[in-house]
Amino acid sequence: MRLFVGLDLPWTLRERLTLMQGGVPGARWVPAENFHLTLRFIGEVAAPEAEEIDLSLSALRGRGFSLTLAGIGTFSKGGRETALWVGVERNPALDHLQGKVETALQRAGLPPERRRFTPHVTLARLDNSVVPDKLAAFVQARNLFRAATFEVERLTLFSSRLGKEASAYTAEVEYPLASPRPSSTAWQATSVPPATV
Ligand code: 3AM
Repeated sequence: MRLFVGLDLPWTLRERLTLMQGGVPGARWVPAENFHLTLRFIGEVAAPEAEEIDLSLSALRGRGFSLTLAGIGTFSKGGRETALWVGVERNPALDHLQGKVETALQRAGLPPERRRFTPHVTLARLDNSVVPDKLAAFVQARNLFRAATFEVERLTLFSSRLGKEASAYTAEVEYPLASPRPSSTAWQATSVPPATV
């Protein structure tokens, strides 16, 4: 099976991303059910290896955190734009979690990922036929995009089946993250002893 580790997105956010789509001929827009944030692509593995990966991810101790999608950009390869995406506001907790996932996967026997982690949510894959001016106008018009912040409460191990139009992703296993550390004020509020009667 073909696997990757990622974050699921709330439906309100998926709907928001869907509303952004359109106006770039040659773009293959990602359907709402496929939106995700990839933490680590794994690739094709056999069942015993998948089991090792699951065990290792189950042992990962991570904490939940807030995340905000913001900004827009493209990936290119060989001088051609291949993907259009929305970015993520600077997020040390996300980077920390991604590092933990990487360590867990190496413990499970995977070779290290050499590419730098560039957090993003893919909005569209781009064909040769994409019109550069339309793409540039799309990016420019949405440069200030910033979505509502949401809470990341779990990691997901996805499987992906490649299809002609779009891949089909299935959430195979979910790994809950611990509640975020309370902020100092919330901590004070909860640690105040109840008034004695
Ligand atoms: O999260 P996004 O949509 O950017 O492009 C694939 C998708 O990325 C990427 O893994 C995510 C889940 O399928 N992907 C596919 N094949 C890949 C590969 N060989 C890959 N990433 C790295 N290496």
